[in-house]
Amino acid sequence: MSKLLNCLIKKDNSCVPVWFMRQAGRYLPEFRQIRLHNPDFLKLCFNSTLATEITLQPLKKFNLDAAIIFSDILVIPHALRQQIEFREKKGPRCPNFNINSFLETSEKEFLLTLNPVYEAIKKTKNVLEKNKSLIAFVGAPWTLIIYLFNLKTQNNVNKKIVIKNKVEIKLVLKKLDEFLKIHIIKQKEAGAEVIQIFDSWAGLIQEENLNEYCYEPNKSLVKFCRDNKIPSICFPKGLKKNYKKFVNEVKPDAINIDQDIDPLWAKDNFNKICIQGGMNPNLLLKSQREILDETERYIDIFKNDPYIFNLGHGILPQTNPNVIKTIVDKVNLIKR
Ligand code: 1CP
Repeated sequence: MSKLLNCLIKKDNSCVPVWFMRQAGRYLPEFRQIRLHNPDFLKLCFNSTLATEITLQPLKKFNLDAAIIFSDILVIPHALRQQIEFREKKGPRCPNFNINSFLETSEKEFLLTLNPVYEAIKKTKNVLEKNKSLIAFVGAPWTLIIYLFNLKTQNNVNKKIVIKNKVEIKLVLKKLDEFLKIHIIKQKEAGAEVIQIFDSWAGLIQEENLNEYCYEPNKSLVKFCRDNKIPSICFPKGLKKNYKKFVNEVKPDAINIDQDIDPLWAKDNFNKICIQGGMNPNLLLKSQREILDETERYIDIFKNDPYIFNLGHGILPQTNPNVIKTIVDKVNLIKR
């Protein structure tokens, strides 16, 4: 069994598997080279040969324990007939959300659009070393809703969002629950061994809506994964103290903590669940000494617990790739 699965399933704490969110991405010159010739981001996601190549790029450079398939959480709204724009620096958005076409999309049409993702998973799995795991992912319903309804603007980055169209959102949540499960099972059948559920904007949900928009939708996906024997990792970014409630309610196999979570508090409060990540991605822009000290700090705190090394969010584009090597080598030196 791979190190990652050992940690996730058997709660083995004898070694620390390591991988990074956004390990296949803009900090790598070889990714930027491919991107230069492929200006249409979604087209690139659906090019299974290039998606496989990008997925494997970081594994060629660093001794990582897992590959995460190169795709995006927004392939789902796209496959549900919505136009998605990927704008340089401003992030993605859905300019004309049409609820009727969204709800009308059939499973057959949805899978036809997403087939290249499954092809990329198959191709990657075929060449990935046996001791490395292949991670696939979905965006949690709330985080997809943020993009569908353009709820995130430049001025509300940290403000809780007041929901006005509750009836519409209920319908969208139901459709997403159903179709995210289809995407999960197809990714598993293609060869993915672990599913990470990204709820990157969970921190924008009002306290009184957390149950409806965060805990329940994540719980439904985690239960589906468990029923289908796929380990799940949840990342409800920005939940602060409610991370504890999330863990107790949703019960994923592992929880990715963000940089606002004190790792000591997590260790004492998330009783025996596997913990992933935590280190601030901004720290990777600091000196080698600071980077190594912080890497050691996380490993030391979790030395008696099942822990997967990762960050509190994705690798920043301005990160020097050598820093990733420094961290990976350090993790592997301390705990192998
Ligand atoms: O070159 C480019 O400009 C494209 C940048 C890029 C990349 C490399 C985007 C646009 N998506 C991706 C790939 C991607 N997205 C992966 C690949 C695997 C890997 O991790 O290496 C994954 C897992 C995602 C997931 C994703 N997309 C999330 C969840 C994780 C997170 O970072 O919070 C989210 C929120 C998105 C939306 C998205 N897609 C792209 C960007 C720039 C964003 C975020 C923008 C925003 O802040 O709103």
